[in-house]
Amino acid sequence: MGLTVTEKIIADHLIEGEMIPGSQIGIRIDQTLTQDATGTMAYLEFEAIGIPRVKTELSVSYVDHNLLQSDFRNADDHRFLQSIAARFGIKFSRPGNGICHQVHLERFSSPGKTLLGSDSHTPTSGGCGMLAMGAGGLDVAMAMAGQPFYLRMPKVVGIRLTGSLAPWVSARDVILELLRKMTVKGGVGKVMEYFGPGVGTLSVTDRATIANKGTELGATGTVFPSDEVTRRFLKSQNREHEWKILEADSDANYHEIIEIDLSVLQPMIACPSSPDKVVPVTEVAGKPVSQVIIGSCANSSYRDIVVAAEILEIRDIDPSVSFEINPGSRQVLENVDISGYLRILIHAGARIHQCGCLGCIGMGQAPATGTISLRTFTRNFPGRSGTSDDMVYLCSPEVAVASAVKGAITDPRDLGDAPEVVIPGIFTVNDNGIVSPPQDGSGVEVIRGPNIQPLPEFDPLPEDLKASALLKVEDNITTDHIMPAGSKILPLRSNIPEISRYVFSAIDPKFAVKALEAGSIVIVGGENYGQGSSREHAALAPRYLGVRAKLVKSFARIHKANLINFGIVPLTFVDPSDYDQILQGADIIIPGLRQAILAGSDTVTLKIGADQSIQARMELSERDRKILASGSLLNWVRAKIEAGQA
Ligand code: MIC
Ligand code: SF4
Repeated sequence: MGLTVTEKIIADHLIEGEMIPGSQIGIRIDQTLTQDATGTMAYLEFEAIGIPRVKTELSVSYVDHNLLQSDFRNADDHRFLQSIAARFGIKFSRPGNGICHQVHLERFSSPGKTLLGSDSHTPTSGGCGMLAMGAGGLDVAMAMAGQPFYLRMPKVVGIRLTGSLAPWVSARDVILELLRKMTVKGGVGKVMEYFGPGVGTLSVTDRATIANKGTELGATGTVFPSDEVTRRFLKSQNREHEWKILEADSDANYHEIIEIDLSVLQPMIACPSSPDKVVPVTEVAGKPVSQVIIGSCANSSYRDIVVAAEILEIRDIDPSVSFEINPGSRQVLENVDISGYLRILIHAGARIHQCGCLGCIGMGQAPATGTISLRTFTRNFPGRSGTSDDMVYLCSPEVAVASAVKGAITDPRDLGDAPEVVIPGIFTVNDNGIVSPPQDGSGVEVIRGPNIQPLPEFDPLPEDLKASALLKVEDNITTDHIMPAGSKILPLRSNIPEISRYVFSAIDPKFAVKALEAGSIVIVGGENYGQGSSREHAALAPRYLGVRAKLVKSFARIHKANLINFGIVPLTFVDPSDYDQILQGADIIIPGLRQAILAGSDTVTLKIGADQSIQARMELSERDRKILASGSLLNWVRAKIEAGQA
């Protein structure tokens, strides 16, 4: 039987396991990326593994999240990252050079290769025919050390595109439509693979927008074929030699096929405060907006910014709106300048910011109280913008600019004829923002400021777990709930004792204090627990506070992997209605937990309070079980190295 593109790439990289959906496989990783907010920890972990130089074909360390330097902390982290990159053979993308996913797509994406990144939107490079996936920093550190990346073989969902997009409708609307259909948990355990005649009508950056936002479906990755459009893109980046054709076989077998006729799509918008609360723009048109931002790794490429300039060349921004642009990369900014569009945007009154994540992760750009902010960003989880009662809508650049012009949410089709954006055949390429490591970095001194604290040590799993259900939460809890970000907390990413004080702070500001008093803790949760970011701090910091298990209805993929890496046992209810039986604060005992895990048992009994007991499922591989018993992946790897087995 024929293969899908996803299966072809996996087959080419398979080291362990069989390509049976749901079973564990280990694959070779060709490239890795990190960003600064997860990178400091990832490199401390890489250092702790004890390997002198990365073993990947290419590893890149980006600085794009923590760009505000309101004290020494972020600047210290930048220097640490630059020096440790030189030490271990990693390319370093300097602060201001752009968002990791946009820069990686432009300069390093390569059809048919695998990419693992310590950021959940790493699938962006799937727009260029890669199998690109997000993971926790420790998994990326292991990949840099030449170890396979372990995951469950995904189901491959085929998205068959026909037709072509109507004027004023763009790539963002394709993925918003899919989010409307499938919700934020519809992609868990799946790779979304696009095929069909409509694919050829989408540019690589359009495809990257769709691949990027597949993360909001909970998908493991999104893969586009590599075709003539891909070749032209790589040529425009002066990298045509990287091109190769990559298509699904005509008899490829998709787990499921979803048909989308591009020509019937209309402008869509995600309402507060979840990326899947999607409606046609017409349903919410007329609501006044106070801030409009074009940016983030989903929609900040050349065309996204030029579309805004084209619209604003003959129109004004409404005086009630702060219209802002966060270019995805320095290359985007430079080319928008060369083609004369930057001048138009400046003249129109756009606030042009540096290239990076900025307001997407609450690094500035917080909206005013009680006002609507319209953004081309990835996520609108409550409070993520930095304003606690925020009302953030997510949409295409076309909807964003039309709304900035009218001062209210606007269907761009109301503006008349749509602009035509011409993409340069060859971009001006300038890699000044990327520093290559020396051939031999062994003599490079790694610079550590006081913000870089050593990794905490974790003890092995106890035989019996006696814990308190200190917190019970609902469905769709995000990593932003568990370990918030923003300009105050993000600079603490390399200091676990400090950052752990903010765990669950938006839900219970006293959680950290209570946790340290409680000893061992079990968190109880609902469906899709841990959706969103890849930040391992959402496992690492709770573990530091004493969280030893999480009992939920279902987990998001990356969060579950991070829990295992830091020795937190992921449990799911055998009977989901047992969720209602557990009260917050209950005492929980799991007798023989360690033994049950090591013996390969699929279920375990939890004693709740004095007289209740329930069953929980443990969906764990052999490797997961050994890691959990050791207390963390690092403990396990170190023990293997000491025993001469790794
Ligand atoms: C995000 O968009 O939530 C982030 C910030 O990029 C995270 C990574 C992090 O928390 O550092 C992600 O998506 O993985
Ligand atoms: Fe940065 Fe936002 Fe993309 Fe995360 S989603 S990498 S914060 S731009």
